Amino acid sequence: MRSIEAMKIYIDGKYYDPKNAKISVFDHGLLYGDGIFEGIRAYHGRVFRLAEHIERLFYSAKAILLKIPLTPEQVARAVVETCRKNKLRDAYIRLVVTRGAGSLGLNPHKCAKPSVIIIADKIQLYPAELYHRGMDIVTVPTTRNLHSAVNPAIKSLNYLNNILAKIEAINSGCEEAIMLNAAGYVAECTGDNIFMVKGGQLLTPPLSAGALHGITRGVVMELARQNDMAVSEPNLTRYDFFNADECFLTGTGAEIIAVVKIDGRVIGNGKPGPVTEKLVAQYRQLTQVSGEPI
Ligand code: PXG
Repeated sequence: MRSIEAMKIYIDGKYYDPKNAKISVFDHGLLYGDGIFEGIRAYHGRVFRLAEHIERLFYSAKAILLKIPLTPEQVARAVVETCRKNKLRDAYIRLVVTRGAGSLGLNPHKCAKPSVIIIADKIQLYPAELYHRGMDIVTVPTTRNLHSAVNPAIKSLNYLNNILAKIEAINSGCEEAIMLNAAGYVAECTGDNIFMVKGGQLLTPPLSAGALHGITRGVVMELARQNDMAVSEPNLTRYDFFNADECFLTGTGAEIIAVVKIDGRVIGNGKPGPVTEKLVAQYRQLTQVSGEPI
């Protein structure tokens, strides 16, 4: 973390020092995980794919019947302004909307007003060595939530499903884990989408398999199509991934990271592959030249 005094946290239109940035213990975000969030990056003084993050935030809000007390344009401006106030040109931005303070009961109608919180900080990354070597991941027993329960497309404050899977990954000595859906197909990882390369084609599980509509996922699919690669979203099994030529994960935090082993099976030749490396270079380039100016 940066020097704590320098930090300014946005809560409902005002900026606070970290020690004064406080939310009620009656906020249903705390009591029930009733709220939504986004994790956004800024590179070189530009917020990357801000409009897409704001759009996903409003889709999550719609799904949980949460009325964000700002327009999408106002939320976007508050994100940029928070980066500016924190004098950050490269940042990790956590945008949170909670249901707000209510009573000790589930009824969200008892919550007077949702709260909008924006924290901009330096980003903590996986070690550079891991990008160079590639990751070793495992499949974990905790499955993705059913669409008919809390739809996994909602980026809600209730991340216990992912946290349990993350704990299982760490218990197996891995940093990330494959989560299957209830039908046994690969959905995604705990905080990243998953891709495979097979015979020069790019494949990733469909959103209907329980994958988050990842912003990085979308950018990578765009880049691959620009490279004249065929991109498809079929249901994929662990077997498909074991026999892939290449595998990689995508996410705002991780960007693009190669996977070289899954459940003890070596993927391809056990090194980050050429398609992955090309996409990493193109993604890095894009982050340096596009985005909403701070
Ligand atoms: N799946 C899940 C479950 C996620 O939470 C992604 C995929 C990748 O989506 P984006 O839009 O980022 O390409 C996410 C995003 C963190 C952190 O602090 C997690 C995410 C993003 C940023 C930070 O662990 N997850």
